[in-house]
Amino acid sequence: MTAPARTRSTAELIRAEEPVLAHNYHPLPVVVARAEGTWVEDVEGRRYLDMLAGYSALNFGHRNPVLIEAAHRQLDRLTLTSRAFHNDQLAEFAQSLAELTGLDMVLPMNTGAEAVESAVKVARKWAYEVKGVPADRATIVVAAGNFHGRTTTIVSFSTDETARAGFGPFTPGFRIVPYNDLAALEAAVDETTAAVLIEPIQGEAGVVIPDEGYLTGVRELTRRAGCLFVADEIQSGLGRTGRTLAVEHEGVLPDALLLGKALGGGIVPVSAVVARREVLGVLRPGEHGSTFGGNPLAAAVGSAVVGLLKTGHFQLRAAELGVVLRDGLTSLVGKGVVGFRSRGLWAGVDVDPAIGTGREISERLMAEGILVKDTHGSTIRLAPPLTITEEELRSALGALEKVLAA
Ligand code: IF1
Repeated sequence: MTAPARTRSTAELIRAEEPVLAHNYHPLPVVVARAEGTWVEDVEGRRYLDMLAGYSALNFGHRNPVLIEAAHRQLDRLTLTSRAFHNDQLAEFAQSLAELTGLDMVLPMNTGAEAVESAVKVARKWAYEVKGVPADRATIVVAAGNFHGRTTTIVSFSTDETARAGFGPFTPGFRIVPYNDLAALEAAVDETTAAVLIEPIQGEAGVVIPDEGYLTGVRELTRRAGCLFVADEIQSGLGRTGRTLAVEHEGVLPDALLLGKALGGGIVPVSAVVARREVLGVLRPGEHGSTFGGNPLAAAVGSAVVGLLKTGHFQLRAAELGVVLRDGLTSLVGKGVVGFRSRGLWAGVDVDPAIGTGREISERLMAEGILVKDTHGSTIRLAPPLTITEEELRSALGALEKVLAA
């Protein structure tokens, strides 16, 4: 007889997972039981500052009261109809999201990977029906170092062997060019190209920020070539970089935007393809969909998220505290930090490998009450909720300084 879950210890709960839970992760040895705002609490009552925020799915903090209220209100009315029927939440969600992004139409899905997969299908259909690419000849150009999700088609164009090995055969029709290289991109785009699909800032690659002008170049190049510019803002979007969308830093509007993570407020999976009418207009009934895409609970939470973003408050916070983050990391260069990249409240920090791997640094930070996640090698990412206070941010930077000096 096992003890009821509520009284189990960290060790017991981790041990209980082992024989029954697929081992596709190597989590830090912390078992979270509750959370609020920027803080999480483990089963033993220890509190940690969450500097990962669900990889930018918790931009508005854990259990943001406005979003939780919207979810509760909808839970008490209607949670799912399937798209066989209309529901009274979806029009407002689609309208408000289109208005927020400056594009025309919305395809509501659930996970980020689904939004990416949907964009691949729609871009190909657009290439055949609008651009006139011969059937089954469409190509999509992506960047090396990309991370767009874990489905078979998406890992088909990954350059990360760990994400690909053992999952073939792969989906054809993708060309890979170096990120932040307009000449290479120009050379890869031809009359078969349906789209260029890139992250405005590469997240998993370690918060890799392209040169000023790159996004503008992609926009101009795709317009000249008559193909689509699809920006994956699933991680970079929705306030994280100090703007609603990362592409705004160059004043660029893609033909299609992919959104996810924080769009569901850290409560329900909500993702979307938001695009020009000419692009999403290629879809006709029965050609695409999903059981939960556009469900009333997701739409109600998504609308509340858009409402929070329309205030501009979170974007301003990320921009203002982003200066504190950047200055704090700058002061650590040469003291264990060998380099970093940051925009708004998002940073990839390269730690001196002699001090430890990203995982080891993450474990030492955990002992200091700070939760982060390493990306590759000795790079850790910092992406706190945008609700973090300056004091909390400074304490996280202090803990990093202490761990690096130890
Ligand atoms: C995990 C990484 C980050 C994304 C971009 C699409 C997706 C993601 C730019 C797919 C998802 C998540 C996946 C998550 C960890 C996290 C991640 F480490 F895996 F690579 F953030 F960098 N486009 N990123 O970042 O969205 O299907 O996951 O909803 O544990 O795999 P999803």
